[in-house]
Amino acid sequence: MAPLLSNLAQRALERAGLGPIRDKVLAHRRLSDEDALRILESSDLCAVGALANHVREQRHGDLAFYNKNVHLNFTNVCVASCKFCSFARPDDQPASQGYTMSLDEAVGHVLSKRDLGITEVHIVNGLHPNLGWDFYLEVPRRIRAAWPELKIKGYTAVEIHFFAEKFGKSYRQVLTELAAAGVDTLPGGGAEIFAPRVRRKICDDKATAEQWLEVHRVAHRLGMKTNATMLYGTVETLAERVDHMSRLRQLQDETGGFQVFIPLAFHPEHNMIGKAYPKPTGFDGLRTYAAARLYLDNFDHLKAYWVMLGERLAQTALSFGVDDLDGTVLEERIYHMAGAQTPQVLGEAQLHRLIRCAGRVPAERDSLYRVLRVHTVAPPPTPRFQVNAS
Ligand code: V47
Repeated sequence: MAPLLSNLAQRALERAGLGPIRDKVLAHRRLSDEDALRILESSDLCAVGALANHVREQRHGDLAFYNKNVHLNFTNVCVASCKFCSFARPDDQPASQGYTMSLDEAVGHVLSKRDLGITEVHIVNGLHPNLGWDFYLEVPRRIRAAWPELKIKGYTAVEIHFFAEKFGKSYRQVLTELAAAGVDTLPGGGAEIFAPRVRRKICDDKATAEQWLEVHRVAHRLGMKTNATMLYGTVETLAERVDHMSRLRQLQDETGGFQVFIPLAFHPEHNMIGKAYPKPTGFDGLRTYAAARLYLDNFDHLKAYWVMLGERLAQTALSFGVDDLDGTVLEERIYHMAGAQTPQVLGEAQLHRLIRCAGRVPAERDSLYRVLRVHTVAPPPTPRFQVNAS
């Protein structure tokens, strides 16, 4: 039985002018775009957070999900020129720090992690001008052949759109061939903010919002589950964040194929707009998570990607609607090139500690959010001194 919202929280919401929103949420009625905007504009973070936490606990109780994953970014060479991106390079020249792994290197990077208990590889790349279609198929194909149990979350909708244009295929063909090669799910990257005004300013030469959404629609119709992101903290207004979530909610009503929503905080270092837009504040982040939890009533999961949010804020977000911290994330590059100070990897024990200290129970999941193991009982502390029995 889900806990009731405390009287104190109920009164705080009333005082913050959010009484009608509270009543809708408690009656399981859908929030409007205006409601979402009011939440995003509210300065009563604790009241908003309590309401989002209520919904989170109704859905997932105390469980906090994570997985054990490795990232593969086999090239950072990219023909697009997204202003927020610190990862992309124009060519493969060492002078520009561009790189492209060979097939053996890309596959070897993943297979070298075999003994680490990993269950997922997350593949995202730049839009390389010269790699052939076979390369993109061969990477998942070889990984699948060598490591059949590993789930492959591969290629963003922006990459799928690029492949379709470059290789003269429909989205359906591209996705069908990738699925046959071993790709299980699509990551949520490349969504940024859907509003055309924002896309014109920060990413005007890659898939449009409609194309991004269409790729996911086609994937869902083919039976693939996918994720959805939102890059917040650049030029967008709060209303444009709501518009972004609204388009996702509509597609989810239509297909039910999204598994998780992942707000991504802008990282300002080493990119073209970092001087104009500092890193979003923690307050903004937590309020955005809370708004997403309350507004996206047809999304099961809400993820705080600790790599970009930082371990501490991601942990705190577990009380603001979030139920998923992503994973151990071996060797992430996109955010670290944008100045993320977080470690390249978080061990399972560290993830457990973050989750337990937030009063939650760690639950390891796979790429499809199937629970692999609930760690109800904390392991006994390692003895500090060895007692010699003799
Ligand atoms: O599409 C790039 C974003 C995304 C920056 O599906 C930036 O489970 C902030 O999509 N500051 C790629 N954001 C990462 C991604 C992702 C991450 C974790 C989990 C999942 C999932 C997907 O990263 C890009 C873009 O939106 N990004 N540069 C930056 N400087």
